[in-house]
Amino acid sequence: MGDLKSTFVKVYSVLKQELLEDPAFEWNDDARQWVHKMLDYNVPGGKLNRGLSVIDSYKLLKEGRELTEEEIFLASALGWCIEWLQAYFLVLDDIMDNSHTRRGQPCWFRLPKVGMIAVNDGVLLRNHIPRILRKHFRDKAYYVDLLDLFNEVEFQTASGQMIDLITTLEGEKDLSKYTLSVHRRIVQYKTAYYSFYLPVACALLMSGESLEKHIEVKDILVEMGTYFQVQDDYLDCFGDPATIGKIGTDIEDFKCSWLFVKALELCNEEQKKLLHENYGKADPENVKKVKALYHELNIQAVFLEYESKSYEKLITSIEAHPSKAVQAVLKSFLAKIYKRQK
Ligand code: DMA
Ligand code: MG
Ligand code: MG
Ligand code: MG
Repeated sequence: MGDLKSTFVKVYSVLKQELLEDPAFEWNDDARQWVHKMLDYNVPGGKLNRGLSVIDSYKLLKEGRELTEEEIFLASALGWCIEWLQAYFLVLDDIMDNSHTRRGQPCWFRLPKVGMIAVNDGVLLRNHIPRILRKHFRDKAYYVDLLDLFNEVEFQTASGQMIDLITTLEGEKDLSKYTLSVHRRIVQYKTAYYSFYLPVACALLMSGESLEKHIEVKDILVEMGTYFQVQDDYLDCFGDPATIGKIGTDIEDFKCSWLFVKALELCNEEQKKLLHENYGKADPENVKKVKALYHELNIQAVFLEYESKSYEKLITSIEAHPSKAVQAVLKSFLAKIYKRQK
C-alpha cells in the first residue's frame, strides 16, 4: 500500500508539470509560479482516499492480474482528476462556509495574497480536469463516457452544494425545515456521488464496463457516501481539529447537520428554544451552548448506534452482490472509512 501511494504521488508531479506547460496558454514566470503554488497548496494534501480508490478498485476488478505500468499510470491519472475535483470544490466550499483551516493549514482564500483570487483558482482547478483527460484518454474507447461521467458528477455535487446553502436560509426562518430526509438529499448530492461513486465508476470504465449495468453498485456507494458525510458532520463538532485538519463551522453556519437534525428529533420544547436562540450564531458562547445540549441529549451515543447499524446494512447489501470482485471493491472502500477519526 505504501508503494502504491508513492507511485500515485509521482503521477501528481507529472500531471502538474504538463499543466504548467499547457501549450494552450502563453506562460510567463509569474503565472507558472502562481499555478504551481496553488496546486501544491490545494491538491495533494488530503488523505487521497478517493484518488487511491481508483487504482485499488481497478486492481480488484482485474482479479489479481498484474497491472501494466500504463494501467497504473492511467488509473492514477483518473484518481488525480478526482482529487482535482475535490480541490476545486473545497477551495470554493471554504469561502462559502466561512471556514478557517483545511488539511491543517489556513484555507487558501485566507492567505493575504490570495483572497478572492481563490474563486478563479477554483475555476482553474475545475478546468484542469478535462485537460488531463484530453491529454491521456483522448484515444480511449471510453473517453466520451469519462467526460460525461465527470460532467454528471460535477453537476450533482454543485446541486448538492446549492441545497446545502439554501437550506440554511429556510432553516433560519423555520427549524422544522431540518429533517432527516432533507439532510439525506443534501449529502447524497454534495458528497456521495463524487466521493464514492466516481472512483469506482472510473475504474469500471477503465475495465471496459458500461456504467448502466452497475446500478446496484451505485446504490451501495451512495449509501456509503451518505454514511461518510454523517461522519463528517459528527467530526465537525466532536472531532479533534488537529487530527481532522479543519475547525468545524456547521453550528455557526446554521447547517442542516446530522447532529442538529437528531437534536431536533430528541429535544423537548425548552431545549428546542435553546437551539433556536443559539444555533447559527458566530459567538463562541452560543456555540458552546449548542454543544452542551448535544452532550445532554447524548448525541454521541446516537451517532455510534447509527454508525454500527449503517455498517451492518452496508455489509449485507455488499454480500448480496453476485460478483466477488465487486464485493471486494466495496468492502475495501468501506474498511477505509469505518470508524474513521479523520
Ligand atoms: C462539503 O461539505 C462538500 C463538498 C462538495 C466540498 P462540508 O462543507 O461539510 O465539507 P467540509 O466539512 O470539509 O468543509
Ligand atoms: Mg465546508
Ligand atoms: Mg459546505
Ligand atoms: Mg463538514
